[in-house]
Amino acid sequence: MMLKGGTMKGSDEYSKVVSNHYKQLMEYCKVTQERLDRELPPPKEDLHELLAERGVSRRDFIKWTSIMTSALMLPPMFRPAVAKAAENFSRLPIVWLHFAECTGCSEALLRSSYPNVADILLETISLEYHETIMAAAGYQAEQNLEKAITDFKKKFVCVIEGALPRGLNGKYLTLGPKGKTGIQVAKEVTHKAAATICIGSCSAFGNIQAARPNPTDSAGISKVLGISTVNIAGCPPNVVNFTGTLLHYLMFGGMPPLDSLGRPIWAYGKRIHDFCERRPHYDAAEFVEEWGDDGAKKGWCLYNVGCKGPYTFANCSKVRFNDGVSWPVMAGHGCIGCTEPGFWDTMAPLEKPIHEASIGGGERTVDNIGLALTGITAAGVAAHAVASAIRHKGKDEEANHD
Ligand code: FSX
Ligand code: SF4
Ligand code: F3S
Repeated sequence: MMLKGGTMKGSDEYSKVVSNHYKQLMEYCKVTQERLDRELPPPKEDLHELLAERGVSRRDFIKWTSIMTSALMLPPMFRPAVAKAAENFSRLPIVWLHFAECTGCSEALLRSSYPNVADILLETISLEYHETIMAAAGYQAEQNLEKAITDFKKKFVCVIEGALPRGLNGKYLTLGPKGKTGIQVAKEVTHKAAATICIGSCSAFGNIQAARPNPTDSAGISKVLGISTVNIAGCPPNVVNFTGTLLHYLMFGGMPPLDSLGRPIWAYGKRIHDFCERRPHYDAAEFVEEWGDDGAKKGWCLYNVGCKGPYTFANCSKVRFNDGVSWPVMAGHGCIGCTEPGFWDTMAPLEKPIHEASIGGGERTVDNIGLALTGITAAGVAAHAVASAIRHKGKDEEANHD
């Protein structure tokens, strides 16, 4: 009886503490959103008009805000605040830099074959500077960058794709008509940014550029510049993790809590293995032993053909890709650990279990495994990103003519 009474009382008190905590957080969110409403530049897009134009209903939008609220690990009372943050998405100035990488991150974020809320939201993003999709080149591009970081000093978010080569005094990567090194550009821009988000494992941790033998001595932004960055790891990263982080910024005026590797905990706090749909087969010791065998046809666990899900922290198994359609393990290949630092070296060979691999003769354990990402690549410029850039450009020109 004592236990029952004590437990109930404890649980009531716990509920009260939690409820007060969320009320305070909600109040903080309200004040922050009012401040941002005053401080941010005027909107470039009306999200609701754009959603209607693309045939996305109000109901779909509400459903999406509920999904994002729960992905951000917030209770349903925050749904209207998520909606408000989405409406303000086009007001947050972004300067997007590219260094040593494949541009797959931009591709993953900006390309879509059908409209959904996240894709349409990304169309509204206010890209003050983005080398892949902007029309300007050479001196004009450099002037655009200079103008953006001056006009929006300490107000813009710097998004970086790609690692920085340090070899030859940074000269493995030079940019623009003055031949500045990537390191110089990164220093100049991040210094004036309100925050820096590294999108993809290249800018976060160096990734393929930094894989052994790393001839250009590449590394991630935080390591090269000695600054704190928010690391949206993955090769490429999940669009949900990028949009969710910006929504958080537009709700609370700062970046979300991060793990020791700079990754938002809401997105990278759990292992792939913990939410994998093949997990019951792992627990039952039902493993695919060879590509195309009976186990593969039955959807068994991919551990023996190299799945690194047990060592990889990310939400792929929960949120999946392409609007929740699929993810690597669902498609039939094991996770290669693309959200973990150094995965090309530490998780290799990618199609063998970790205990079969050896580095320097020793066996691998969770402790000496790094971090990484998958090789989902694509080429070309995202059609709707271009459409969006053109629309922004058109609007800017209209505004200039006013
Ligand atoms: Fe790296 Fe992104 Fe992989 Fe590629 O730009 S995270 S190589 S998908 O494109 O940086
Ligand atoms: Fe874990 Fe990979 Fe097996 Fe899924 S397929 S249960 S992530 S080892
Ligand atoms: Fe996700 Fe990368 Fe693994 S996309 S499933 S962490 S390989």
